[in-house]
Amino acid sequence: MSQQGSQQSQQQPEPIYLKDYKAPAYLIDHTDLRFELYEEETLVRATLKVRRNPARSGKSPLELHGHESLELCRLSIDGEVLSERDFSRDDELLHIADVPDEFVLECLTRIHPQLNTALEGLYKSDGMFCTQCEAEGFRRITFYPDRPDVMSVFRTTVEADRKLYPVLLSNGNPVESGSADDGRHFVTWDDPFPKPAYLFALVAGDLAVLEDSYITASGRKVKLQIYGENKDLDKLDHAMLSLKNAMRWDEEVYGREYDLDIYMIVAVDFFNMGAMENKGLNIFNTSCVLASPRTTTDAAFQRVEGVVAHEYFHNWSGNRVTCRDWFQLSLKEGFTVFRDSEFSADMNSRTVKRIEDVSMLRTAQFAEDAGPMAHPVRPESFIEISNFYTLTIYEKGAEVVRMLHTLLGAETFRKGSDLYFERHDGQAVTTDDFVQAMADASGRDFTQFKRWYSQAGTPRVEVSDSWDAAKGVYSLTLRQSCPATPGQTEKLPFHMPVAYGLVAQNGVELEAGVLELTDSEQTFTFDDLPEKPVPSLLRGFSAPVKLSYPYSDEQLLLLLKHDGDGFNRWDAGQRIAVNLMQQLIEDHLAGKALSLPDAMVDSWRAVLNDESLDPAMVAHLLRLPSEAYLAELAEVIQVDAIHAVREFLRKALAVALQPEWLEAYKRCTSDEPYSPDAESCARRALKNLALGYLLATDEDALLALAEEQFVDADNMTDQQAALSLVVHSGFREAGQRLLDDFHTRWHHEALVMNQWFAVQASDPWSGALERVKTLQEHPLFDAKNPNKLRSLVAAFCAQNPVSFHAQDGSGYRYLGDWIIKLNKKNPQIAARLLTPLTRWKRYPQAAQQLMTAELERILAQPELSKDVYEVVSKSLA
Ligand code: 0A1
Ligand code: ZN
Repeated sequence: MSQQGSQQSQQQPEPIYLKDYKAPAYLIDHTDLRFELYEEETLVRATLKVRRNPARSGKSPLELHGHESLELCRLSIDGEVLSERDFSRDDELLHIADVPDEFVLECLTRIHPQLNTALEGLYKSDGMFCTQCEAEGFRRITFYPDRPDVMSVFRTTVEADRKLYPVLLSNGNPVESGSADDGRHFVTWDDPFPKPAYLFALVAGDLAVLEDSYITASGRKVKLQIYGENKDLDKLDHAMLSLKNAMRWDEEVYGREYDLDIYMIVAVDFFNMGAMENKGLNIFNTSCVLASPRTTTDAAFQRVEGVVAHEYFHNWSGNRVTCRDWFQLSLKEGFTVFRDSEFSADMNSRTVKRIEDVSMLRTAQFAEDAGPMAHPVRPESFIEISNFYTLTIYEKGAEVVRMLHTLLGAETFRKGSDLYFERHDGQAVTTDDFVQAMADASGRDFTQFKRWYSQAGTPRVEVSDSWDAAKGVYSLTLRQSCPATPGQTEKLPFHMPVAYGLVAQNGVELEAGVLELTDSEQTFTFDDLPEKPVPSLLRGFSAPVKLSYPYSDEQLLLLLKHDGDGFNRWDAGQRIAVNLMQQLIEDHLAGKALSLPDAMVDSWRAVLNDESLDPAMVAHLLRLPSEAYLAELAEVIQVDAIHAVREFLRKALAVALQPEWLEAYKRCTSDEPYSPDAESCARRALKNLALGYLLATDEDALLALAEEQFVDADNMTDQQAALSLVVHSGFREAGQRLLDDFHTRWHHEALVMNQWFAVQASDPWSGALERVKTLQEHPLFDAKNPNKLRSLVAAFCAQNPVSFHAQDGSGYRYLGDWIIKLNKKNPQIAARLLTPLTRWKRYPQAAQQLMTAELERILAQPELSKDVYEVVSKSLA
């Protein structure tokens, strides 16, 4: 058969739809699992107490999910072994046609975790056994109704060799342990809280542990344990502190207490995502839990704090109250991201946290919402749920919850969340149930608001104003629209809070509040004003929209100086820079010479010299909008022009303000020992921003300053900043010198070496692809480890636009080759890496052709995983 023929006969995966949701036919009251872990295989004995769901009428067959890799050894019902005639099996399901209304099902399954490279289900990470069951990994462990609305009480026994695997963990509380034959031992765990299978976890390994305890608000003592490799024991303190802070915060802000006697976190090096909230036994990517001043940057310290809190908060928003089906994923993720971002805001600087979150939303989530994979916060269909762990579900979902918080105010929002938890504790529910709790607690009608869950795309809000000087009446007219997205051409108006302030020429705030926009066009008037104000709109980014108002540069400068809202001060600066850069991009494309306006230099000088400002704020104000953000805003993305213009401006600002940068650098240099607190991070942020500008002057003396910082640094933030700034600068030889030095110092630290790979992969200077290909041969690179793939392949394709979009198409082909290689080995990672190729419609014609050709080549491969098939086929549709 020809290649083409085999393609056609290959069955394409079918989507599943929210509208087809049906309650489960059978419920599992109790799940007893027994794992026998061996070097070649693992035996899983499952005993399930099954009962017909009284909510479903009629008799249905029992359907259990089971991945094709499961080897079914024995199946019995109430002790009677079933023969092959009693059941049937396809790629995904095991059907048993005739079962009693209530029965005990026993199932013996053989699996091979050692061969599991997909890192879903039970697998091995650096010699230790661990699991990842969300969303549909449990079906790779045993036959089970692997859907979140089947909640069961679990009892789990893990048996393994005592020497190789002295630590045996699962969910809940340990209730029994002992010896078994042949130097083996076992531990039994009991989890009294009913949970879906996706929250199941197991760990077996030779692990070190950091232990502490926490007294809950009601006085219960909880044992806290963080497990990792022995060599990493000194890198667990920050996670422990973050955990205790998160536990206290959730009591204080949401009235939520922890419920089990023990809370465990395990660090593993092979992990597809950041971390996982399994009940009582979180499993973390090492990159989201390990932290020490010498090896970890400030950003990573903050990430650890945020992710530890996120997984902890899931214990209520996700575990105690879970999702009815995977279309409701944002029910737990949007709410939990909102909770963790508020926690981080309280622990650090609120304005800085908001700036960081919005920057990410506006670049990456807006791009997703404008691309072929755009989907509503509550999707209507999917082929592979793993593809829907997206910025839309997480970050936009969090923005939707934030809007409810803004509309209701903190106190009423808390009443709503109390009602939600009380009403739905122990249940699997929907985003409608969440909004209903907020509506019932407040007496408000959120029918229209719910469009945020069902309509995809980033809304546009156009604002115009008028001023009646005689009456002192100012009016703002807001018009909203939303672009078409796949499967949704017409959009209805959203209900959105638009926080605003009206600022007088002298900087005084005349009025502030929140407008509620509900119609496609609405006018708001403000009386008794002494002068025509400058409107500060969408304060704190109160809705995830693109808002435009024809600001003059003078108005933006006024807001930059005086806006009472820190976020909007920053945003005013961004708008000034974006306007200028868009003009320069046009000039560059027209072959005109570029120039830096004096006004920009003056306003930057004023910010830089203003010692009353928070240095973190200064660092954000003086960081030029990223290439990715400019790309997102562009009609047609001109990669080289964007890069050239940003580099031109960086250099021009570096030269024009050189003495000021040096002064700021010195002012922010401190002899204090390292601390990851917000104030110290802020100082380092500004210091390293200044260093970047200083290096951009290309002066040798300033290179010496960077090299000195690299050598003298007592912390990774300063050392890594110096490394990446020099490597990405024009000082090529020095860059190589520092890379070699860094390698010598850190080759034994996996996470630090990930930075070493990433710095090189994102180096925009020519020859990057060749360097990346050479690095693939480096002994520390491991294509089975997602962190390594992210550091090298993803960093090159997503953070090195100039090289990835090389005109000969070499970057696209490179990514295509990786996708084909990883398609079967690790489908989740393959599908995620694909993202940059999916955005082909935004680029000029020639690039479009090369990018689609690459997607076509991938689509023509035999045996595409569902993950890759869904992303590629939707991108080409
Ligand atoms: N629920 C986790 C994220 C997560 C999702 C899927 C995973 O494997 C496919 C792993 C982790 C969280 O939100 O942190
Ligand atoms: Zn989460």
